Amino acid sequence: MSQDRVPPGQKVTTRFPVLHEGTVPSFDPSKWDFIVDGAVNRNLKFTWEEFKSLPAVTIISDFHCVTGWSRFDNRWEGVRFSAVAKMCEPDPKAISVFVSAEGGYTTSLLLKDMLDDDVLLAYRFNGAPLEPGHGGPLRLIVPKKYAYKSAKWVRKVTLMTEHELGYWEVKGYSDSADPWKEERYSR
Ligand SMILES: Nc1nc2c(c(=O)[nH]1)N[C@H]1C(S)=C(S)[C@@H](COP(=O)(O)O)O[C@H]1N2
Ligand SMILES: [Mo]
Repeated sequence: MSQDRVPPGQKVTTRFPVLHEGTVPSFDPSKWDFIVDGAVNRNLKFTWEEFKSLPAVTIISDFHCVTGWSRFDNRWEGVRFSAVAKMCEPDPKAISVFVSAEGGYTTSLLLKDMLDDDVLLAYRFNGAPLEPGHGGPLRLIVPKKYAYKSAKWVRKVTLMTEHELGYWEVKGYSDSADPWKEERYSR
């Protein structure tokens, strides 16, 4: 296994640990929605059916948890965040995206990082619907950041003109969260 794919301080696993705060939320496709709001020209609200009918892509990427495990070659299917951004028409002053998940988990990313081609709102994993434990029905995947940025059970993204910290970032985990620079903690 080529070492240059393993960020500093990480160990590769072929398992897929389930890791989160709180409990796995239940999913009712008739009540679920996904909201895009904040500093945008168009507020968006998708039902599950509407979200599933958006153009989908498949991206194979590696996944790095800040606790030290990395999982290679994960096959995610879903909608590129950049495609959603096109639809909502961000205000030119928008610089950040605040991500809200069911159950209160939050994270945030700079808009420029969210617009990367490999950033996905994913609903399938390795050829099957994304399991509830791994964030089904819908999770964010941001391969270039530690996985606490890859929020499970995403329900809302809010475009922001100022950057606000999320759940782990407030508690002292790195906001930039680059595994290759081993940015685990903010202090
Ligand atoms: N909603 C929510 N998303 C979350 C978390 C969480 O606690 N709640 N934990 C994050 C962390 S720290 C990791 S490592 C990954 C784990 O994803 P997995 O359970 O699919 O392996 O989910 C991330 N997304
Ligand atoms: Mo993690």
